[in-house]
Amino acid sequence: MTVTKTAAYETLTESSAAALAVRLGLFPSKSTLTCQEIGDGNLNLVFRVYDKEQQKGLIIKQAVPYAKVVGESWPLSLDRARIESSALIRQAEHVPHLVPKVYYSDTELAVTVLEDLSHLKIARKGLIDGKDYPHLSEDIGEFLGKTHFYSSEYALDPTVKERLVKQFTNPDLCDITESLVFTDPFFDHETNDFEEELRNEAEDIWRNEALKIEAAKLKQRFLSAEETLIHGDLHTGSIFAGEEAETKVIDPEFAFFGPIGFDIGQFIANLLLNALSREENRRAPLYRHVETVWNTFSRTFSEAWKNDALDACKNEKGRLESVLKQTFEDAAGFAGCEIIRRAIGLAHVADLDTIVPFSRRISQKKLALKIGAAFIEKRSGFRTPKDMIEAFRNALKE
Ligand code: SR1
Ligand code: MG
Repeated sequence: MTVTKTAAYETLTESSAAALAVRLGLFPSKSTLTCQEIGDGNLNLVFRVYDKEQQKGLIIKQAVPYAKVVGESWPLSLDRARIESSALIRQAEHVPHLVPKVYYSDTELAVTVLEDLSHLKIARKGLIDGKDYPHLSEDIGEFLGKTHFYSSEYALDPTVKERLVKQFTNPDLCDITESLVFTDPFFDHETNDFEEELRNEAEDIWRNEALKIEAAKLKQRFLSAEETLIHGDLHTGSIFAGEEAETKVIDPEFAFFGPIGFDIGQFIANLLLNALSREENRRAPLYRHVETVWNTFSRTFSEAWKNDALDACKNEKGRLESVLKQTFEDAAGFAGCEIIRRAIGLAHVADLDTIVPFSRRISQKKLALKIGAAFIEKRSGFRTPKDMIEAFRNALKE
């Protein structure tokens, strides 16, 4: 559903965002508030409203009717604000400790008012600064195992699932992923953005018909496997992490019913992109995260399956194993597409873009392209996260 702006829609400013918070009764009218636009993502405005006296803050997130990173030439449905608040509320039913609280949402203004998580740091930034976040992958594994099982066809009555599939139909944002993750980087497309020093490697990808066909198959899985409500954009920039064991998954505006392996693949890809930015002797925590996220996901998903699956074959030997096997294969392939697009596509990651000197940045991006292709091509042979790590390390050696 494309939702364009109505007469009630107006883009918030720092002062109108603060006024909205007061109007909603979230702060007393006499409060002295500060408000700052802090959004550094690709799509939305994000305001932090803070009352110094009460030492209380909150976040007002507003969708704008275009992709902020590109500008008004790329119109985008405001419906993503409804999708995001509905997904957060649904996720909170199963993992309330791993998502921000939603205080208010307004579909016409495309606004969601959220818990202020300013005491935490975006995981991507922390990882780039050398933090290891020992609890990160266990928390994300639990988030994925629970949210993915309890919104899946294995746990839901078919009519409920059908209703949810409709509620979370998200064509504009799925279209972004179809183009920017699965299509454009595999062709000489105008959205691609890379250093001239990567041209030969990019052209190798565009000429590699077998690889392009595998990417097309993965796109088809993304589009047609309505398995569960996925987050849809689970890179390390969509996660807040703390020094203590505290993790919050934010920004599920790309949520829709898609393949279970997609979020796992994107998370693993972004861990490995960070690993590429580090020297080998600092990569072990990232390798551990890759293993832990899969192991925790599959343990949590399996426990939920044992307790609550409605599947007629739930106890037949091999049934759950086949679901997990397909999920792992998909995750590896999706990870490969994500790694490639972050090196030559439109939306980069700071992990690679801040590597110095420039010559190392280029060599690590070339490795990213090799690793991404290996993950896509070899995904059906991967059985465990160790196979992924081995493929990653082999590419570094060759
Ligand atoms: C036009 S949006 C570019 C990227 O930002 C989002 O976070 C998604 O990853 C999307 O692909
Ligand atoms: Mg985002």
